Amino acid sequence: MTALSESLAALAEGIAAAQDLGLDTTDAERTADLVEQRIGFAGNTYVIALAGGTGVGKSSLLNALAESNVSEVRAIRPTTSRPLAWVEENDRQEVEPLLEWVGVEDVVDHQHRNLADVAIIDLPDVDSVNLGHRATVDALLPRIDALYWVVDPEKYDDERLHGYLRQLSAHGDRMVFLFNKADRLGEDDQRLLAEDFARRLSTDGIGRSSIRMLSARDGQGVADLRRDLAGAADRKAAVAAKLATDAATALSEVASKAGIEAETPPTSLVEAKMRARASQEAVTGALAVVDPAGVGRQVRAAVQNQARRQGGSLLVRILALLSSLTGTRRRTADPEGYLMNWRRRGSLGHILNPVRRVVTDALAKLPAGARTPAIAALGMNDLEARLVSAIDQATRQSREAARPPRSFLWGLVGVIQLALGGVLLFAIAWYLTIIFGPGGIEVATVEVPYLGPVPVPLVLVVASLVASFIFGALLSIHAGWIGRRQARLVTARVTAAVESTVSDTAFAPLDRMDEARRRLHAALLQSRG
Ligand SMILES: Nc1nc2c(ncn2[C@@H]2O[C@H](COP(=O)(O)OP(=O)(O)O)[C@@H](O)[C@H]2O)c(=O)[nH]1
Ligand SMILES: [Mg+2]
Repeated sequence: MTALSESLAALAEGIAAAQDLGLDTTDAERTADLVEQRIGFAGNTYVIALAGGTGVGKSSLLNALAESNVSEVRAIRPTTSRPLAWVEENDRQEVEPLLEWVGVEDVVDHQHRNLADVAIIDLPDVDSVNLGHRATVDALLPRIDALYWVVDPEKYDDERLHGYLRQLSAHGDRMVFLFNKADRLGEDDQRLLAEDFARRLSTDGIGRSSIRMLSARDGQGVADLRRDLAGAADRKAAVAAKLATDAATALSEVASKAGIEAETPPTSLVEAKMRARASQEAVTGALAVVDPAGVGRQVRAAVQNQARRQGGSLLVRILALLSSLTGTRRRTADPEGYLMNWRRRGSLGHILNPVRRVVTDALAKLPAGARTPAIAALGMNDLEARLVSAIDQATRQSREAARPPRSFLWGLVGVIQLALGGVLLFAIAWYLTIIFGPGGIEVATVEVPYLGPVPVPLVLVVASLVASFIFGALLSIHAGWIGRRQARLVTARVTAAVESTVSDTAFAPLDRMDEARRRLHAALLQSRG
C-alpha cells in the first residue's frame, strides 16, 4: 500500500471510530471523499487507459507514443481484440494486480526514458468493453489515473459513445479526449470538429473537456501528448503527497475532538474496580425488583395447584373450585404473571443510579465538546427504556419454563381419587338408605353384611377416606419435589438473564466506547507511519 492509500484507510477507520463515539465527522468524511475521488491508481505508476470504438486508432496512437510497434494495428476490423498493457519494466509488479483484474494477458515492458512510471492499457473496443467484460470502463475508472477516449472524424459523433459518456459524466475531469486522424482534416475543419465535439460533450454533462487534435499517422500532437505524460507521474506523486497530508490532518482533527493524541494511548474511561462495583449494585437492584426467588415460590405453588387439579380428591377439587372463584389462587400461584409484572414491584432507581454514577465519571475524562455526543452514543438518554425492554425480554424468555407441567401420574391419581370418592358416596348412600329407607322396613330385618365385627358400609367409608388421604399425601410430596426442582431452575435462569441483561445494556456501551477510542488512537499512529 502506498502512503496515500494507507492514510486514506487510517482516516476511514478513524471516522468509523469517531462515529461510535457519537462525534460529528462531516468534515473528515468530506476530505475522505475528495481524497478517494482523486486517488486513482493506488501506486506510484501513472496508469492511463485508452478507450474508444473499433478502428479509431488506439493501437496506432500507443505505437506512436512508444515510438515502436507495441500493439498490432489492424486495417480490417478485428474479430477479437485482447486488452494490452505497455508498462515500464520497474513498475510491472506494482501494476500486476490491476492488469489481472482487467484481464490483461499481453504485457509489453518499456524503458522509454521520456515516459518514466507511465503505464498505458490499450483496452478492447468500447463496444466489447461495454458488453460483459469484467473491466467495464466505469468499474475501471476508480482504479486508474486517467481515461483517454480516442475518437476520429467518423466516430466522434457516435450516439452509442455519447450515451456511455453521459453515464460517466461525473468522472469528466479524469477524461482526456484524443481526436485522432487529424491528418485527414484541413486546419479549419479541425477547429470546427473540435468545437462541435466539445459542444456534444457539454450536452453529455462534461462541461470542461480536454480535447487534443492529433494524428498517429503523421505525428501531429503526439510529441505534446508525450511531454504531458512525461511529467504525469511526478505530478501524481505531488498530488498524492498533498492528499495524504489532507487525510492525516482530517484524522488528527477528529481524534483531538475525542481527546485522543498520538503520544498518549487512551486509558479506559472507567476504572475496572469501580465498574465492577457499579455493575454488582445495578444487578442487585434489578434482582430485588424482578425477585427470582419470589418467582420460584410462585412456581412451587403453581405446581402444587396443577397436581391438585389433575389428581386431587373430590373434596380438594371442591375447595380448589371455591378458591379459584374467589381469585385466591391467581395471586399466590401465577409465576408467569408474577414474572411479567416485575415492574410493579419497585422502582428502577437502584439499577439506574450506579450506571449514571459510572457514566458521569467516564464523561469527565472526555473533552467538553465530546460529552454530549458521548451521552447519546452511550444510550444514556433512553437508558431506562432500554433497561425495561431488555429485562422484559429476559423475563419473557423464562416464561415458558415457569409454566407448571402436566403429569400422567397425577392424572392416574385423579382417576383413583374419583373412584375412591365414588366408593365413599356409595357407602354413605347405603347408610342413608338404611336410616331413611322406604317406610315399614324394620331396621333389624334389613341384613347388613359384616366384615368380622364391623359392618361393610363402615369399612367402605373408613377405607376410602384413608386411601384418599394417603394418595393425597403422596401426590403432594411428589408435586413438592417436582415444584422445588422447577423453582430452582427458574430462579437460576431468571437470575442469570437479569444479570447479563443489566450489565450488557448498561455497561457494554462503555466497552464499545473504550474500544472506539483505542481504534482511533491506532488509526492516528498508522497515519503517522
Ligand atoms: N489517417 C489516419 N489513419 C489512422 C490514424 N491512426 C490509425 N489509423 C488507421 O486506422 C485503422 C485502425 O487503427 P488501429 O490503431 O488498429 O485502431 P484501434 O482499433 O483503435 O486500435 C488502421 O488502418 C490505421 O492505419 C491516423 O492518425 N490517421
Ligand atoms: Mg487496437
